[in-house]
Amino acid sequence: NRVRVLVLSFEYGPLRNGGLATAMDALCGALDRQSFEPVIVLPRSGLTPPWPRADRVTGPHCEAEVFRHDGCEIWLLASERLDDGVIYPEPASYACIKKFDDYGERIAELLPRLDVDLVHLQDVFGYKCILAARQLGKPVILTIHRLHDDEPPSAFAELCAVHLADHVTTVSHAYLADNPGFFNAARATRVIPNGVDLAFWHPPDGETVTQGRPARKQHLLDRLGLPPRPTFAFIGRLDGEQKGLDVLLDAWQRARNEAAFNLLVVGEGEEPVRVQVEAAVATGPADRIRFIHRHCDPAEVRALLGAIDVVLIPSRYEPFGLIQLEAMAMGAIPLASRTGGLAEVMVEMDTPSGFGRLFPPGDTAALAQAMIDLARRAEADPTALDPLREAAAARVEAHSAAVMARRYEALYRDALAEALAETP
Ligand code: NHF
Repeated sequence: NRVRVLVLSFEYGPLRNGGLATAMDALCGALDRQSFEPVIVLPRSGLTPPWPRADRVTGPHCEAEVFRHDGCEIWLLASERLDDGVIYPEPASYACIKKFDDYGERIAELLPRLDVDLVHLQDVFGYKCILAARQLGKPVILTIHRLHDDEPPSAFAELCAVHLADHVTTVSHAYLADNPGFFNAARATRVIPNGVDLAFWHPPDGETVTQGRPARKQHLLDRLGLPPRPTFAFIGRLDGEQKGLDVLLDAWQRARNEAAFNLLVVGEGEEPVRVQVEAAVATGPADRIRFIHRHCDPAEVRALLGAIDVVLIPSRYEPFGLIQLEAMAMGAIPLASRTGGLAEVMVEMDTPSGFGRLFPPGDTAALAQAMIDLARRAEADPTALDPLREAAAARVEAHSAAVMARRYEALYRDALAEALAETP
């Protein structure tokens, strides 16, 4: 009999705020269907579902629509709060905790209908959610992708969740080590690093990370009206506290007159960060910097990463940093902060089979120097970075979604065996 895994998350597929959706898609896609069947329950959050509908389930206080996609059962829950049109009302706020609690109440109501064998929560906090999961009497696993534990309402909710789960996992050893007090509250903690779906993250058929790249780059630069120069990009959420865009823009100021290269900033998010990026674009030079101010879907990110030379990841902290794996798969050289999962995945370019470079988080001068070095190398010889691209693409095989899924499956088996041993 297949194990039905109840996956609780606010993000999956088109319900996407950041890396969590990518991690969810990768995990649910890669679980071995012979043994495991993912049952994903999501708040509707205004989504128009793209999947074929299989069923509709009505509880005393809620409506759920059930869909089938990619071997998964997907339940969408609607209520005033759960179908509010945004994924997280205001991250780390009471509004968000209330949404978690509403979600928990609906799940408690639907549990008998869900018919699952274990529960895997993904950054889902709020005591009602965890209590609903525990009420099932089945193992409860909580995976932490990112904490908001310095902000009061979520700090409390996150501690409750960690305390009540049977197993807690997180996405890098560094993130675990950086939050000792928090993870010590957990009964058992494992690190399971993220992986990427290599069936999706690869260059177009017949091309490789190097072959076909000049044409892909040319196409991108023509579209943006930029000259053929080494091209660097930041791609991600404009998050002032975490993503270090201020560091990047300062580094750009220092580096832009020392070497000729293009800079793209791609993404959307917080207003003050948007204003900073717009100011940098206004200062120019106009033929060197572009702001693509929108959220790109994974296929667009893939196309960008397959065309640019270097991806910039200046995060102040990063539990994992999936963009680095995506960049490696597509042959973009990562220049990343030495933090969290970014540092665990990186192999420095001046060591054997190295492919990228780390700099201390927040260190504008170090980032600027690394940008200048790489831009000069690529300008002198456009194929100079090719061996690094090949090394990155070879290395990412060790970080596939399949590798990640096998680790979660091992945890599921252990948790089920433990629960069985504890049954009187
Ligand atoms: O990659 C998925 C993602 C991580 O570092 C990322 C983050 C949120 O902040 O695990 O979750």
